[in-house]
Amino acid sequence: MSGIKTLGQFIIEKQADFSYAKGELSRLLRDIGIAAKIVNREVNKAGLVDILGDAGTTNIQGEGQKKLDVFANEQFIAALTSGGECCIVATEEEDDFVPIDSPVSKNAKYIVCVDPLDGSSNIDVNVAVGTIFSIYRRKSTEGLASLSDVLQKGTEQVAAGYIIYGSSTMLVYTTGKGVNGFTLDPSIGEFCLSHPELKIPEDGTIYSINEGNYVHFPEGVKKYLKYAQVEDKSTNRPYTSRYIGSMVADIHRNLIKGGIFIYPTTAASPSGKLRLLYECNPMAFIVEQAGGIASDGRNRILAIEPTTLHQRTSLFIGSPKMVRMAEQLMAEHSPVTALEAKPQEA
Ligand code: P6P
Repeated sequence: MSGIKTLGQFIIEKQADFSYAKGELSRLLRDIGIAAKIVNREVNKAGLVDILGDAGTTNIQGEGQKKLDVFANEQFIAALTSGGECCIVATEEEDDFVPIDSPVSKNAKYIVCVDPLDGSSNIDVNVAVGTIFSIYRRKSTEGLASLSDVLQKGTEQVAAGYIIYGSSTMLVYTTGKGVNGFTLDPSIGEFCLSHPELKIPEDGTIYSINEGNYVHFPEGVKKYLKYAQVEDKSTNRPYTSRYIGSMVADIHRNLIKGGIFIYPTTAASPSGKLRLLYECNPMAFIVEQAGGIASDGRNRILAIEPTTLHQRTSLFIGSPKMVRMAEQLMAEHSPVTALEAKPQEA
């Protein structure tokens, strides 16, 4: 084990960074890591189960086959319930927030917002998928925690992270003191520190957007795409287009290599498609902690005041120089309309 630092060892080591920490956040992060390992096991055999279980709705063990995102949701809620450090879970898979109603959890300090399996439609074609989580401190001091404890700005996050189930399975997280990446070593069943102190390159040459929606993009986005495609060796253009269709995978690649990911408003998603609480806020916290920028094209994601649980937003996230250029073109060509200035619908 010499030289290997597991997630558990790292969390305990960093716990000393928090004078107030009595171990609750450490235990919460480890609970999430355990659920991630269980989800990873199922994601990795999903194709196999489909092949072997194609006789009907039961799998090889005769169990009812669950859609993987429902399975993932159940695993994270179960892990957070048994861990006892979380009093509410807000998840993409449930219409309302889920109070963790156990004697221990009722008075727990933390709220968790989670997208249990983002990009799950890609599983059928063996493309990387991910889990995204965000942790807040409970604000209310008496009675049961409520929606107001969940609807906190991204700047209030205590921690955030994602798991990417790809060619390898990685857990990347921040507690506000930098970003660290851990790769799952299946031979010992542990996430091991593999990417310490991750920093996103200041600039990049990769842009990631679903250009199929081009016709309905804001003019500023159309101008940015044209900027990205112009031949100019002095600024390493044209850039390269890469779009996996799995937000965690697209943003993880840009975190490592540099780049920009944009999901703007479209005809189908006039408020943007991605969810603020359990997709954009956590990814924005991570990317900012790695030296990057995350906005809705104009305003910092982490400063958006949430009004509803499943609120959506546009997302421009990645290398500072690239996001700033996109924001500049948005300001010049897509000024805020009266409609956009209104509070966003769910
Ligand atoms: P589109 C996956 O469904 C997801 O929520 C994100 O992971 C991904 O970035 C986006 O939607 C892809 O959306 O409209 O391009 O298929």
